[in-house]
Amino acid sequence: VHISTHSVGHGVGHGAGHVAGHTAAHNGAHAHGGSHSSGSGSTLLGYIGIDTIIEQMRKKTMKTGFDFNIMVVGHSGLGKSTLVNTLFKSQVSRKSAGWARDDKIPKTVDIKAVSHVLEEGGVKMKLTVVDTPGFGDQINNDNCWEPISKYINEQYEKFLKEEVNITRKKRIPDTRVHCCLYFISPTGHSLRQLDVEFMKRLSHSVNIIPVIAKADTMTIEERQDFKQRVRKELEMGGIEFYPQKEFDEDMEDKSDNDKIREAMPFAVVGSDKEYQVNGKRVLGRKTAWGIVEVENPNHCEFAQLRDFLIRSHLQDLKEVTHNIHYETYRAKRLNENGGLHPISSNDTQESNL
Ligand SMILES: Nc1nc2c(ncn2[C@@H]2O[C@H](COP(=O)(O)OP(=O)(O)OP(=O)(O)O)[C@@H](O)[C@H]2O)c(=O)[nH]1
Ligand SMILES: [Mg+2]
Repeated sequence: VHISTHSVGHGVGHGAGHVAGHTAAHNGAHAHGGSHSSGSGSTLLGYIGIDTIIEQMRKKTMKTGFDFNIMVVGHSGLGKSTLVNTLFKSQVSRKSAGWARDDKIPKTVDIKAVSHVLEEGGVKMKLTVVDTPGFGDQINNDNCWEPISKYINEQYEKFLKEEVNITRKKRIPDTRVHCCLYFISPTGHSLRQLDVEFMKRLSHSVNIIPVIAKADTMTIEERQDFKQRVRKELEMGGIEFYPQKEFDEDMEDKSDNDKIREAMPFAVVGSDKEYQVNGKRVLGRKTAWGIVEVENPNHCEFAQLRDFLIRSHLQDLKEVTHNIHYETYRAKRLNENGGLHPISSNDTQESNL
C-alpha cells in the first residue's frame, strides 16, 4: 500500500453499531488498520485492491454501454454521410442518391437523427448521427444556424426535465449532441461568411470540430495554404472550437491538446469502398492516377481525426458536453425560472430559448 499524502477519515460508517469482533474481522480482510495510523506514513504490507475500481468500471460499462451523439453540418455534397460511415466503418448515415430532377432542396434546414448500436470488443455504443440537410443550400442562408441551435437546446431541455423530475430515471437517455463536425468546403480560397457565423453562434453551446472536406480535391500545396488561411480566419474571428484551451485541466492535457489544435482543422477524405493495395484491403477512392487511401497519413488527415475523435477524446467530448455546455444551459434555465420552481414537464411546451 502506498500512502502519498495524508489519509482522511477512514472507516466512516463503520464505527457505531459494529461489535468489536466484527470490526476486527473487517480490518483483517481489508487491511484497514494500516492507513488508520495516518500521518506517520507507516503502512502494513498487503494489497487492498483500490486499483480494481478500473476493472469494476469496465464491467459496468460493458453491461450498460454508452451513448454517443454526433452531428454533421455543412452544405450538400461535402461528403458528410460518407465521412461518418468511414469513421464508424459501417453504413450509419444514409447517403442521399444525389440530386434527382424532382428532388427538391429542402426549404429550411431539416434535422434528422438516426441511431445504431455498434459493438466492438464486447462494448456497445449507441451511436446517433444527427444530419442537417438543407444547411447552406438556400439562396439566403442568413439564419440557417437557428434550427440547429434550437435542436441542440431542445436536447438539453429534455435532459433537464428528466433531471428535475421527482422520480427520475436511473439513467437519463442522453440525446445531447456531444460533437458537431463542421465541414468546410475545399474552395482553396477562404471561409465563407456562413462558416464563421455558424461556428461563432454555436461554439458556446456545443463542441465544434471543423474539418476541411474532400481534401483530395486540392493539391498538397493548395491544401497547406488553405489550411493556414482557415486557421488564421478562425483565429481572427475569435472562433473557439473543441478542444477549447480554457478547459485543459492540467499541463499534460494542454500539451496533448496543443498538438491537436495546431493540426486542426483536419483535411479529410472519406470513402466506403475497399480496394486492394499492396495485398491489403483499404478504404480508398480510386482515381485515374491512383488510389487515395483514406487511412494513410501521407494521403490525408482522416486517421488523425479518427484517433482524436474516437480513440482519445470520446469520453472528454461527453464530459465537456455535460459539465460545460449543458451546465451553462441549465444554469441559465434555472435562473430565468427563479431557480426554485420545477420546470413544467408539459411536453407540448417548447423551450423558449
Ligand atoms: N473527392 C471526394 N469525394 C467525396 C468524398 N467524400 C464523399 N465524396 C463524394 O461526394 C458525394 C456526396 O457525398 P455524401 O457523403 O453523400 O455528401 P453529403 O455531405 O452527405 O451530402 P448530402 O447528404 O446531400 O448533404 C458522393 O458522390 C461521394 O462519393 C471525399 O472525401 N472526396
Ligand atoms: Mg448526407
